[in-house]
Amino acid sequence: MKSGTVAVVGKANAGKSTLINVIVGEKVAIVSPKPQTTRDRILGILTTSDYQIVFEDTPGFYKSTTELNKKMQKTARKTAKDVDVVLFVLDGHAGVSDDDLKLLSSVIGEAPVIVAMSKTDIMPKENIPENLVKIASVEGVSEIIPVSARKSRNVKELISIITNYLPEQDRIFKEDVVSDKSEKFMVSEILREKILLKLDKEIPHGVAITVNTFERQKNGVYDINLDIVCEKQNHKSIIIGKNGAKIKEISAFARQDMEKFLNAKVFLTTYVKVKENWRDKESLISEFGYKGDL
Ligand SMILES: Nc1nc2c(ncn2[C@@H]2O[C@H](COP(=O)(O)OP(=O)(O)OP(=O)(O)O)[C@@H](O)[C@H]2O)c(=O)[nH]1
Ligand SMILES: [Mg+2]
Repeated sequence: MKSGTVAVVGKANAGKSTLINVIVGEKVAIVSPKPQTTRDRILGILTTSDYQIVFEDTPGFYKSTTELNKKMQKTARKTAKDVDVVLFVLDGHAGVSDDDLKLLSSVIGEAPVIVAMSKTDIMPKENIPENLVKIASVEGVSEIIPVSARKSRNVKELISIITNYLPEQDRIFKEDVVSDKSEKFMVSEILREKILLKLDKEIPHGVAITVNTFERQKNGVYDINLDIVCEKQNHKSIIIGKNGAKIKEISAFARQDMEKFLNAKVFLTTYVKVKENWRDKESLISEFGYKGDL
């Protein structure tokens, strides 16, 4: 059978995680309209009787000077080096800039590079060809395909193109494995996703989640206790909100998704803590699980 690894790279917010979730058919990575949603390499695995594709989701490329961001960029660069195929996702709706083309050139290496121009559902049809021509001007690109993850347009075609570039070999993972991440990790990510969706700009970027308790009780209910670590005292007040309204709203929203994900009732408690400028402190970045060296 055909089997291999695919690094999914591109600018932050391009639609990498959304595309992987659609391809794999399950939510393996959180998604939000804010850049830098994905912080870690996350595997999403698609297995059929003919092939297994191991997608490696990565943090998007983004200009920021924090130590955390540097680690995230390192994770993406390293992931792109040691795979069978690189899938470069480019947001067609945002247009193809010189910066995009430069970034694309920088990932051309030994592995074939397939470009998926995403979000075609929200871009004028007549703009598609000129964007494709721009992308084709980059030397070393093996394939280009316009896709829409949201409308599942050209997703099957993309899978078939990727499969062509994979080696003949046995499966890497067992056939029923969809991700490499634990339920505990996903639960903390679900809370981070809701914070990304419900709070503005800088606050979610400075938030890390730590898991204090993740236990299934005898009655089947999950007892989950999470810390929301933020960077500043005034961020803490915003996250909590007036009379605790914001944190209540976020937690209720997160709990619903956790229950769906775990297929069980969840008893969720959350606390907000402050660790000043943790994104620039090596030891705290590691403590929160962002290693940057794969
Ligand atoms: N209309 C439309 N929106 C999309 C599509 N794919 C992704 N999006 C939206 O684009 C935003 C970013 O999607 P993500 O999947 O989080 O992007 P990402 O590339 O993983 O971003 P980072 O993890 O920050 O690097 C979200 O609001 C998605 O809903 C698409 O095909 N069509
Ligand atoms: Mg992502």
